[in-house]
Amino acid sequence: MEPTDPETLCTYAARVSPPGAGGIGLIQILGPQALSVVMSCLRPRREGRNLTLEPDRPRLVRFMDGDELVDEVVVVCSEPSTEGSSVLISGHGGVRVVERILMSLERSGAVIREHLEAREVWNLSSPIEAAVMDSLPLAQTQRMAKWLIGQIAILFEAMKNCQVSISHDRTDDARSILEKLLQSHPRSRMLLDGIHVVIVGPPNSGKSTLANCLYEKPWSIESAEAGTTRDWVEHPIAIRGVPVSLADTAGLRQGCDALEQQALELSAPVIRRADVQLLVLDGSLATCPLSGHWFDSWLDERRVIVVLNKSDLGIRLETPEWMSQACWNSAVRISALQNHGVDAMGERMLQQVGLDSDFFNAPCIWDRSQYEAIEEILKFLNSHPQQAITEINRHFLAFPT
Ligand SMILES: Nc1nc2c(ncn2[C@@H]2O[C@H](COP(=O)(O)OP(=O)(O)OP(=O)(O)O)[C@@H](O)[C@H]2O)c(=O)[nH]1
Ligand SMILES: [Mg+2]
Repeated sequence: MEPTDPETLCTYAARVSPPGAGGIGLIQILGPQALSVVMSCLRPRREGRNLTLEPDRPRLVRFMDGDELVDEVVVVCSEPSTEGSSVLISGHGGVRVVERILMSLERSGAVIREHLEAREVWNLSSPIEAAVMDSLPLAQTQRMAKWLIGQIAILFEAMKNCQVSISHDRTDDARSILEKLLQSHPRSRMLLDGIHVVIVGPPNSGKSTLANCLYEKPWSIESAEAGTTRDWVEHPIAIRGVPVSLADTAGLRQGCDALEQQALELSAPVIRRADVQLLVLDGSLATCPLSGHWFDSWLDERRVIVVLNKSDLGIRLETPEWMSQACWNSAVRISALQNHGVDAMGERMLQQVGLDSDFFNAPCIWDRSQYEAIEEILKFLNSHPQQAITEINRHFLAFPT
């Protein structure tokens, strides 16, 4: 791009905190006029005081839309460079407040962008670091944020090892590293998007009691009457810091009334798309009221965890004839009412989807473009090893100079 290109002279403003309402809203302004654009919207907190911004010194100021106060914000600017300045505004996170700040900045000359690339905002040293910074707003828990940040070093090292293997003609080692990374992608996505878990089972087995135990809130109605839950209920929770979307559903039974039938039909897609299906049975009963028909047509043995609930009353239930021995042998025993065994059940859920502790310390990829880059590198591996090394640099290790 020529230096006279108007694009290079633009001053941009964009929200850098995640979309939607939040505790704080962060807005970044970058470009040659960043400082003057922001200054034209600010006033000191006390009339008559001077308003100056010094690099890297945060100031609490008033952000104005004309004569109207929009918010009290913290503003910090960077040391100016040849491309201009970078200013970060931290205000309250209401959607409307952030929108009004952006509108005022636009009126003062900034061009509003939907998204700024991490590399434009931060001083980053590698594409891996840029991918981490781009995905950080998607981390729903502190553990997920730490896991992503840890990947800067872990993935970097794996890619360096891959390059060393290629340059020493150990192509198989390099292929193994790259293939493992491709396999990690669906699990990393689960960590960022959340695991979908559904609670299913016959009426009255304690599904809603278990859901409430995990929600830590009485969001689902519990009652001794069979057929209590109708519309399925879904809320986000975290299990050992892993985000989970947990759905409680209506009890599975045949010959129910029209309303219950409709509730069951509405639950079907939620049950079928879940990554984990917790099949909750009342373990204190002598016989299982659920017929094999439900298991065959609604559940998938690879995703099912059998949960024998009401262990506080003693477990009497024996293997239903339609259930495989493997499925029964790995059943977990809990008392949802007394919150016994529920933690261990959570651990089982994570293992079931391959999120054991090894996964958190292993290199992985989480972004579609990383996946495509590795597919491309694999293609070069045998025929053009030098090109594979270059592509690893380009996509993961170093920005072009
Ligand atoms: N003793 C004992 N009772 C439990 C336990 N879990 C649930 N219950 C009781 O079982 C009854 C049914 O519980 P719910 O959680 O409403 O059962 P559900 O499976 O959601 O029932 P539906 O919504 O009708 O399908 C209630 O009286 C609960 O208090 C448990 O672990 N031990
Ligand atoms: Mg219920």
